[in-house]
Amino acid sequence: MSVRTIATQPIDGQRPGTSGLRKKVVEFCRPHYLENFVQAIFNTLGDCAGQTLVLGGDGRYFNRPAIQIIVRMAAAHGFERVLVGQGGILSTPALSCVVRKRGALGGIILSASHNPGGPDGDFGIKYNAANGGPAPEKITDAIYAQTRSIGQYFTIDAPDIDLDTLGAASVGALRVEVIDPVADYAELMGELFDFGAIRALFAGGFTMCFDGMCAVGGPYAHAILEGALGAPRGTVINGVPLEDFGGHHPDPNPVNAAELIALMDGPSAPDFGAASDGDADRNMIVGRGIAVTPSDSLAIIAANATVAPGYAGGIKGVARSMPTSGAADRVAAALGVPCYETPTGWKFFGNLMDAGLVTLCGEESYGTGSDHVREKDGLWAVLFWLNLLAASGKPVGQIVRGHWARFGRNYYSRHDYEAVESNAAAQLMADLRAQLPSLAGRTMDGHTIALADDFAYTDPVDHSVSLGQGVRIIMDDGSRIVLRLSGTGTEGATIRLYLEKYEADPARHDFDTQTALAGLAALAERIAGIAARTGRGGPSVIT
Ligand code: VG1
Ligand code: CO
Repeated sequence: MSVRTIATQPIDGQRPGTSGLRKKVVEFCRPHYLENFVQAIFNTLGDCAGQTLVLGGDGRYFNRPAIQIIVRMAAAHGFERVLVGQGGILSTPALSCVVRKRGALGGIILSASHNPGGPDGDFGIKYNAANGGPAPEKITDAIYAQTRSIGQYFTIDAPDIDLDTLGAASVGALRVEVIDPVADYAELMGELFDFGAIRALFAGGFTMCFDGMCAVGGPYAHAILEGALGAPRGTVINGVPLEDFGGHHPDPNPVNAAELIALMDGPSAPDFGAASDGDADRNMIVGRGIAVTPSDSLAIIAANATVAPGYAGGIKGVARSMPTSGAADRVAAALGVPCYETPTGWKFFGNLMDAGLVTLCGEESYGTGSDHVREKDGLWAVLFWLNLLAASGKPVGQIVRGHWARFGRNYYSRHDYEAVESNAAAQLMADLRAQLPSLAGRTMDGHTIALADDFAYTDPVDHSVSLGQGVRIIMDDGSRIVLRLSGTGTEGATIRLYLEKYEADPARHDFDTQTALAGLAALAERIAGIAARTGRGGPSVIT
């Protein structure tokens, strides 16, 4: 096997964001673009002799050619073994599972998650470490530094591997194993949840609609829901992964999964609805006439964790990203376990889980998970809810309302202003940060501001510090306005405005969310001037 050295130059803009490097497909197809980033990962890892790398993606456009490129580069870098999901497919949580189970050095995920795919869509690449989780900032910073100084990358001449046939092949001295992308993951789910009870639920006529959004969740849902759990065929819709997700936006929220929401609101609604995103790490939970907010879902899972066999011994603690509502905090307090508040992005949960400080983690962006892997996990959340529905015999709406009655309701919404001109967005945040010292203590529109800051996080395990993680304006009644810029977009900037208001009184739990939060939204506009500065009449997406 002769290694070929290819001369290259640094390419601007290869800094990993909230969840890896995400760019338009056309950018990734530029000469050396993918290769530079992969070599930057390998340079950061150093000697990989004797090591295993796990490789797979969400099946979007450019997934297959990217895998062939990375396999040849892994051979040149001296890996001993690469495990690839059949068809080039591995959901993000499944890759995390395989890395852990097979003792790999790490994994590479090819996905832009909830961003649209296809030749005009987005592509992405992310490195996960030996714990199965997204590389922490220390590693992503090192990878970025490598992209700034790269002068060459290494590959070998070898034909493409057959991605569709299970089994092993050699690429130079590298052993490539094409593995079943579902098997390890499905086995793990069977250990965590009461499959017998869920099977009995379906056998008793319980109905469900799982929307795979033409993304990578489909094969997992087919195998587990319709296979292992005996749900009727047709339970899973849009279950075949397509390179362009059928033209859909594979983000499981009430806006992008409008069809599912309409079904659940209509006369022929099944008992339960759910959806997952491009790489199957996000989830949306829907009951008849009620979409469960992700923040509530985390809190409800925490409050009921022990119904699932995998959590029967109780939970060690909970973690949520800063913009996520405080609903989980109230459950943690009631259980007497700690609740950690981290910056946005799953990579910040890894240390907490590795150190055994938390069992459950969640984000307002339709992400929930546990320490069974080191990624958020869409189908895991759906299976938890199925286990809870089976154990309680109650419908989703009753469970949610019962939870609010006990803990109070955190009205919550996120307003996104997408593809805003980057400079205008940066200026907005800069001006907002400059205002912070003068805001605390002021009363505006009937709200008294108790705290106004830019969220900073010190990791309790490795003591690394992350600054500038989002502006928080917290009222004296606990209501919050949070603003930050997205780190996953590929067009201009996306401003995210998060609104939260706590209501203890059950007589006041049935307001429309946007109505309940209108006062806070108006105050946010008064302080930050989003509409005024961007010229937008309102948010592009409200979830
Ligand atoms: C968004 C979400 C964040 C999530 C990230 C990756 O990031 O807000 O909570 O962890 O996407 O999710 P941002 O920086 O755009 O707000 V996924 O499903 O892309 O892996
Ligand atoms: Co995702």
